[in-house]
Amino acid sequence: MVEKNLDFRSDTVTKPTPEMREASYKAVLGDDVYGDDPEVNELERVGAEIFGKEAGLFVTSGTMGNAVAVLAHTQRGDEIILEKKSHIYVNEVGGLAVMGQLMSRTIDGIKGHMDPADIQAAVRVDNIHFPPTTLLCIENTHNSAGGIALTVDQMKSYRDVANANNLGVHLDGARVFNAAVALGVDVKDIAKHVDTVQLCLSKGLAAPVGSLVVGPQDIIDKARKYRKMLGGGMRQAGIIAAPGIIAVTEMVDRLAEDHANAKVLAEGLSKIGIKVVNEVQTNMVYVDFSPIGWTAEDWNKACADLGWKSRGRGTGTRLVTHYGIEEEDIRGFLEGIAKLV
Ligand code: TLP
Repeated sequence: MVEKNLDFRSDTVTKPTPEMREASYKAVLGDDVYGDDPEVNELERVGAEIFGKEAGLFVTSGTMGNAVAVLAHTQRGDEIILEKKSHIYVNEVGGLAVMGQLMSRTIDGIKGHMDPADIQAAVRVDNIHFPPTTLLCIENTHNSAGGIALTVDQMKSYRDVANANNLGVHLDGARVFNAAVALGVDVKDIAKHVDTVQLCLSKGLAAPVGSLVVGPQDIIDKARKYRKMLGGGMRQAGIIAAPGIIAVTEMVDRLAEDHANAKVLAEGLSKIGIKVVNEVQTNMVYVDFSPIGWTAEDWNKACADLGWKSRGRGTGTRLVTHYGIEEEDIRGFLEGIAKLV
């Protein structure tokens, strides 16, 4: 029986499954800073294997995972290339600048995709005036582009331009399993075109806490040291790693349900007159409710009256489908909104 979670704000709100809670209870624990926690070690091993990478590192959050990966790839004063609306650039508190003392060079993507020619043009040539460009960051699925899944061919095109310029490639794969499910490919096919991947366990996969960084052993070793520096060396972390193992081994296929539910939601809202502004490929629906004359306050009140959490801003909002929301819940929500309109 799935515990209901009528909350469209994000898939970060997902709560652990009964099996995850039991796995936490039964977890065999050790001190992970000594490398002694069996659950953490197993999660890092399984995660690396699923992505076809040498090593894994369990971190507290997606933000920490991106931070330690980027730090491990770069040196103070380097320039890195990112998409203009990427989470790392927009939503991670400027950590790149604060912790890495890195320059950010942004590129305008189209639906989250950066044209390789634009990437090439952004790479600095060797000149005494310029910082060296050393890293390219990708986001898949791309959150603010609407949960868009970048294709394997697009991933390859980034790798090609990175190789031509001797750049490392880091993937912010907070929702990379959503991308793999939407594209119908193995996640390895996406990951093989990048050096490191940060993947979130606590979004659609429903684990309570944490992310993994996977990649080559030498980069993961450096990232582990940065994790310690940032205070992310956890002790009996198996309590939270055990649900993570279930997340990556058992919770991936069901993401297809979230994607199907997002489509039902988008179609239903369109019929009511609410404009869907993104191409719904995965679990996100971006809407504009101004065509029905509603403000954010109207929207928020309507949702609250129907028992849902959603947070409108300006004339629109993002609605995210996830574990704890089922098709019948979406249909009930649509009926309720239609009546209020
Ligand atoms: N995204 C959150 C908010 O921060 C916006 C959300 O609700 O979508 N990369 C991507 C692409 C993300 O969407 C997020 C979280 C992160 C990294 C950071 O993960 P956490 O929240 O675990 O630090």
